[in-house]
Amino acid sequence: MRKTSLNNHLRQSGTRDSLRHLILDIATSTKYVHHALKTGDLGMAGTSNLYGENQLALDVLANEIIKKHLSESYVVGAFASEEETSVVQINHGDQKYCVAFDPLDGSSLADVNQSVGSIFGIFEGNNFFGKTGEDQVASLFVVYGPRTSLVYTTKKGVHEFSLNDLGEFILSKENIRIENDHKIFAPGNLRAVSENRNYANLVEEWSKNGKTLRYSGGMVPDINSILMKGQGVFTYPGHSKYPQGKLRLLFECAPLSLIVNEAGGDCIDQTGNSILKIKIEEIGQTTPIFLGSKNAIATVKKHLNI
Ligand code: P6P
Repeated sequence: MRKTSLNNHLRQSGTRDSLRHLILDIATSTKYVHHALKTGDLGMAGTSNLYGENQLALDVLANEIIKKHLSESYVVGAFASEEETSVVQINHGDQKYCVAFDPLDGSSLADVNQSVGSIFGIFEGNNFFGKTGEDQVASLFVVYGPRTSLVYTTKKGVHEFSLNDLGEFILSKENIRIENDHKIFAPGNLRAVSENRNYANLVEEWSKNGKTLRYSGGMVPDINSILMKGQGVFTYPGHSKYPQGKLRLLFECAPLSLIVNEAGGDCIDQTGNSILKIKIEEIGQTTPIFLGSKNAIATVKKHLNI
């Protein structure tokens, strides 16, 4: 495959210059996060986020790196970070887009040397609230694993780029598709099994049918596996302690659902509604989520009676 850069791919797919510029700036910021992971301090930062989760030094460092690049892109009017408690308005530049991001999702996995990721959702304007996931004009994630890779969509397919030794993101998979049937499943929040018989039966059916369990505790690598394998399903239901689940709509579920949906998968909540149609009402909003191969989601609906 000839070396197609992220810039060329965005331009050749007709991405407007301002959005192409923003995605390239985001990609550049993740190169610094990649470097920080290879060299940075894995200790605790001594602070906690909106959800009361202790922040690792890397969480804070990744957050600062990405905020700097967004602030200096001169096309961003506002951003929201999972590591911050409110939306940050930017009062300079063209202010065409607002960006929601999780700077280092699953960061606690970094100190056991497992893959982690950064997630970005891009909207037009400078406000998130009242919009839905399908209002995103683009979304992307970066997986920091054995290789660092970036997957993006501007609603014109889903495409993967791999970071090479020269610091270039080079096209490695184009027009990624998710098949209707699946072999792998990533059952999150298994603690819900004890109180949700339907969820227990769902997991048991997949286990009995010889599906292969692939759950890492990091949503980005787990969703990336489904995209790279071209099949699979990820589930994270609510339960009595967190009826609305743990995963954040704005920072995790909406951007990743846009990608999975664009690749031909389904993405629903525990009522059977599309994740992409849930109205974003507050920054810390969470939702149960089931996403991946269409036939797997049909099995979810059968067991959960939705
Ligand atoms: P649990 C990481 O903390 C995260 O937000 C997602 O990346 C991941 O899928 C989920 O939480 C893991 O949750 O309950 O399995 O630790």
